[in-house]
Amino acid sequence: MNKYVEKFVNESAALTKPDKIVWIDGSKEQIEALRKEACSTGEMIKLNQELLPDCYLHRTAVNDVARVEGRTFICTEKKETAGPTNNWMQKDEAYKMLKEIYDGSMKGRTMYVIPYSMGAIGSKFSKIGIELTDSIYVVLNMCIMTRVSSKVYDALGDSDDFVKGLHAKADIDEEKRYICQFPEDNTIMSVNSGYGGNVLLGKKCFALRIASYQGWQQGWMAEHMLILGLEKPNGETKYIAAAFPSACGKTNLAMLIPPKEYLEKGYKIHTVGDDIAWIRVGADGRLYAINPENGFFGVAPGTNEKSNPNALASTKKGTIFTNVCHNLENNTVWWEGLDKNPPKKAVDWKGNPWTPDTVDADGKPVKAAHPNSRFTAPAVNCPCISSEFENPEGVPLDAIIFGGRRAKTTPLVYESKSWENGVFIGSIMASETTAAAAGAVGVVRRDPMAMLPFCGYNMGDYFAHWLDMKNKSDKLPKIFNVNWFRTDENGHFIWPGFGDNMRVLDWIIKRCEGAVDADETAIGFVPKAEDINIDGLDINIETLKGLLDVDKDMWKSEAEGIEEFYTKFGDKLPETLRAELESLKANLAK
Ligand code: GTP
Ligand code: SPV
Ligand code: MN
Repeated sequence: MNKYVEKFVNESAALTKPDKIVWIDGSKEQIEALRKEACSTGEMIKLNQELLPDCYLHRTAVNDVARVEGRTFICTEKKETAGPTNNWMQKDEAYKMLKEIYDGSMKGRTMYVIPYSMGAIGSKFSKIGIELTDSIYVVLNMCIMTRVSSKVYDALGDSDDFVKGLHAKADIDEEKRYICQFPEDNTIMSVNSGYGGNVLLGKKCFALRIASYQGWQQGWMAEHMLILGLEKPNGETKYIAAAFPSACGKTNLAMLIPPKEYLEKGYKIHTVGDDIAWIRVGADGRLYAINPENGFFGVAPGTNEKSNPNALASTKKGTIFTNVCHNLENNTVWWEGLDKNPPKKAVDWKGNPWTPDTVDADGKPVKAAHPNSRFTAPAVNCPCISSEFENPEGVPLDAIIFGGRRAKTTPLVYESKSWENGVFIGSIMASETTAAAAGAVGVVRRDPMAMLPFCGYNMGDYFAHWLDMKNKSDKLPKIFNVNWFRTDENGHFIWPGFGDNMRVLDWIIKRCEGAVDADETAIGFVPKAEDINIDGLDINIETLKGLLDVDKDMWKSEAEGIEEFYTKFGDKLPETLRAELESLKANLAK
């Protein structure tokens, strides 16, 4: 056994005092035994094995249903390292405080040791983690979301280069819930939660917060991005990475099915990843991206046969559902937006009996599934998974897209004028908050590069790191911004979205190839309306022009908001971005 792993396990066990320690190897037999055990205690429910083989349902505590940004900390020696957008704790103080909470927290419980690889085991781009947890739910999810195997120890050898993750459910006490990242120590400590992103430590905690810090130190990037391949009728595939905030459409875009006429011409979409991209400069100077994950932790509500058939197909076997509705008619699952046939007899996400007529004390309909209910599905289940999914070298990026949920202001799509301008566009992203994090929903906030909750260091340095890629690569992808979420006066989405987003990707690829012209506006290049293919849509060219409109007055107040946001960073704000803002203001004044 690797002596650093041994030391980590021993020290953690001495602190948390579990009754026993189980070493996870990711084998079928072990997984099956854990499923059985979890079902025997009620931690999981075995679903209809004919309709949903190897699928299970889990409900988390009612107070523990999303990421908790207010209780997520970057713990470093100095506050400046964490920067103005992160919660910070001095790392020695954090260790001290946490040790008291962890002390004896696993008494009467089992500690599981999970060896996992982010990225294909043994690839030079991959990174290793060891997660210790007292939750079978976490073990089984990690076995889907990451590569869990004892082969990880072979890849690690006698090195100490792994991320230490310690998770304890403790009492699921909100007041003592902490999600702490120690980027300087490759360490994560998560306590008093049992929900997804808080506890599947390979995901946001490692692959974004710790990895973004590593990338900064080592010259690569860890981003909250999907990766897709767009295959053209001539067989050529272009790769696109896109950063949208949580619950703003990454999984949907990554798996989209093109509209009929595109399919008939031979266009195809291949999914490489739906949430996280690790990006490096390749030998040829281009940016290459891998998806470090092995599964999808996707939003269930709204996923259906029409919106995202590929995601739905991915959930038909070997999937764990969290906080969806239990359909008692046939022992399957249901959620709002799955179909128009809600079960007559069901149990809601809180574990209460539910029917379509169930109302709360105020007479309002009760939701069957939590808005942030999720499926954990193996990537291999996805009908459109890319042949490059396991490619340890990654895929070369032709375009990077930023985007958010904006009812107004941001046009359907626009293109940056340069790499610097593209980084500026990423840095000023704003989006309405969603149920993916605890707190108010629908409030517009700045979320640079969709990394506000995930950047493991000072965001001013992060901006500088993005700009610095220009010094590392002379073949950088073009940067675009999209917004699927503009609404009309009745609050309805104007753009059909989902599969029809292919029409926007089509324009983006054509721009990369220099095949279409565009109009230069104050904010960047906007399509000429006739260059977005709307054949077969209910939308006419006038509506499309509205979607592409850049309203100078709205952008003037946007610029004020950006200015205010930028002041947070003080002298950490790169001069280049300040100059970009000045040039935006000058363009708007013209
Ligand atoms: P995380 O897993 O939290 O990072 O979310 P995500 O970015 O992968 O978002 P996802 O694709 O799961 O979509 C979240 C919600 O947005 C779902 O309810 C979707 O139905 C909805 N959505 C996705 N794409 C579109 C779109 O093009 N138009 C509209 N109107 N809604 C969309
Ligand atoms: C997100 O919130 O961006 C997610 C879900 O992908 S979680 O893993 O909970 O962070
Ligand atoms: Mn996400």
